[in-house]
Amino acid sequence: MSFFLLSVTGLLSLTLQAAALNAPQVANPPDDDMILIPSGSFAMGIDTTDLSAIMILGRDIPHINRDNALWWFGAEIPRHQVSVEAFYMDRHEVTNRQFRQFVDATGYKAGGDWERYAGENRADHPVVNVTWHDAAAYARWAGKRLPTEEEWEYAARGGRSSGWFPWGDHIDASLANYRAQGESFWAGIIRLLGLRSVNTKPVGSYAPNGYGLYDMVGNVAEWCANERRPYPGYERYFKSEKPFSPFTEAEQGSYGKAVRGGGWQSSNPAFVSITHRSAMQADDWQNDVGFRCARSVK
Ligand SMILES: [Ca+2]
Repeated sequence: MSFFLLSVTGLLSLTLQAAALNAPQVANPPDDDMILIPSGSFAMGIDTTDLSAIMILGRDIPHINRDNALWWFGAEIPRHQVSVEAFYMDRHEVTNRQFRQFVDATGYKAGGDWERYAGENRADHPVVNVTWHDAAAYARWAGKRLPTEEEWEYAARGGRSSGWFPWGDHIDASLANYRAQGESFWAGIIRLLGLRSVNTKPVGSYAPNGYGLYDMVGNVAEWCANERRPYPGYERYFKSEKPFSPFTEAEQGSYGKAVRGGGWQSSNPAFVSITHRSAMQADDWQNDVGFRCARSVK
């Protein structure tokens, strides 16, 4: 009997220890839709030495070579160490149901045509066709804010120190909603004409990352709080390669707000990598761009 009890106690203790090691770090979340992301520091972005690996990931991009890889992925350069305070992050992308609650409660007049894909059968899909201003207004109403790019990339890692994706280095179409079959020329035309049907999935359809966050890469790309500006030290890398700088046009106008994680329409693994940085003007909206919110601890 005592042996049995000892075994059960020992087993329970081991199980609890294992659970504590594996559990996402949740402590007093403000509501059960948010997860506390612990403070820490991490290596953000990529180095020029990673471009060859990115070109392997992105080998299906038409005419990919080192020069245009700089244009596509140069905004991720250079890798630099970033410290992040603890913060709360939405477990899921904001859904049509949630965005409708906000609009019903406030009478908010959205800049984007969000209702177009927000029918009842899509209540649990992420909201799309929202501008940055729409996303920021929702966040304010919810007592939250948009995450910074630093927070977004740190959270997407889910506690892992490396890897192109939240689960590791290899793309896996069973772990994220993106356009795994690539995009033919005609499919590209259909996309440009806006005729492609929206292929979001209900939020949480795929396994979460190490922090318990769902759909950080894929499903919808996510607005961040800040503009997509060059990372510190960027100029050093691009002095001699200016023609291929992704910021050449932006430098003459606005950089646009950062958009992260890629979405259902991203036709290449390299566009749904953790480090990839897109940008859109704050008044624009697309049917593969939505958002999730963050909240400061203090
Ligand atoms: Ca996403």
